[in-house]
Amino acid sequence: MQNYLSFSEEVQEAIEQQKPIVALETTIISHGMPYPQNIEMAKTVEQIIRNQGAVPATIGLMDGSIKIGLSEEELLEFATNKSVEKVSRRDFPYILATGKIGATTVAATMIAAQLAGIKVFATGGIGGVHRGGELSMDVSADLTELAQTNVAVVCAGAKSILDVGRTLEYLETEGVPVVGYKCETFPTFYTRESDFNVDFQLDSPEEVARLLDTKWKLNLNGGAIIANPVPEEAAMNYDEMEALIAHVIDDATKQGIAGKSVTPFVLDQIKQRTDGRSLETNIALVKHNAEVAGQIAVALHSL
Ligand code: PSU
Ligand code: MN
Repeated sequence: MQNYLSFSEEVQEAIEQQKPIVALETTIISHGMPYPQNIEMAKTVEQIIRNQGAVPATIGLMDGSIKIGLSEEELLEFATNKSVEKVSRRDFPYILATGKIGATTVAATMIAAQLAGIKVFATGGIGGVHRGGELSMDVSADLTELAQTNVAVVCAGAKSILDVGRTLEYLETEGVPVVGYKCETFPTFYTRESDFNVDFQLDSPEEVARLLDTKWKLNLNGGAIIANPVPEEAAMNYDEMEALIAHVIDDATKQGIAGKSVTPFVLDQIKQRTDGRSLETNIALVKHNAEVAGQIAVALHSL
């Protein structure tokens, strides 16, 4: 297994010196945001994690290796190369075995992080049960990964392009704690609140670290969601987003978009139809998640 892992110098050093590490995904770079905002975001987020006293490890698949930590050149490749594949658990062995370049989703990043011994991961939003998922069975593999892989995912909740209620039901069934970080309701990415309560509210990195440590010491395998709402000043209007999302999903259905293309299509349409405002919100919330994830990694490390 170790033969597949390839660590950057910075991450290798962090492991040797036993420093806290935060994993980052590449799908958000390759398929979640346009160039050049994607590369700027990727670099800024790494720096934010360093500023908290942790070390960033951006993860991607390349040349038959699971790269844990990417050089600037590699980051740029993920940000610009149009043939980068989107990799979830299903795609992982194919992309590695063929030596193709693959950007990791939440699920695939969790798999790689666990192999590398990394416990905390910062991203934007998780995948979930899609609207109409009770018929289409479009349920993100992120949810089944959260059920089995011991990595905490700091995110701004789930987009309301998803069926948020069913997403939370699924997570409950699979035993995944949904923690609200300083919030009572489950945030829906662009907006801070929703009609659904989180399972538990925790208000400091230390409290989150204690929950994670307890869960894993008890061998209660699986991840946890640390839901961190988008900063107030970057949040979007709930009603506006709901109307827009309904429209875009309708278009996706009419155009026959299915499978793993749905999420990137919807993200791109929302960006275009908000004149890029949604992109600014997206960047702001990822930065905020990186900050909180860095603090949680540091707290977990000192337990
Ligand atoms: N949600 C976002 N931005 C993203 C994604 C989700 O707001 O970039 C990406 C993440 O990598 C997530 C993946 O893991 O989409 C989920 O895709 P799917 O629904 O096909 O499982
Ligand atoms: Mn899907």
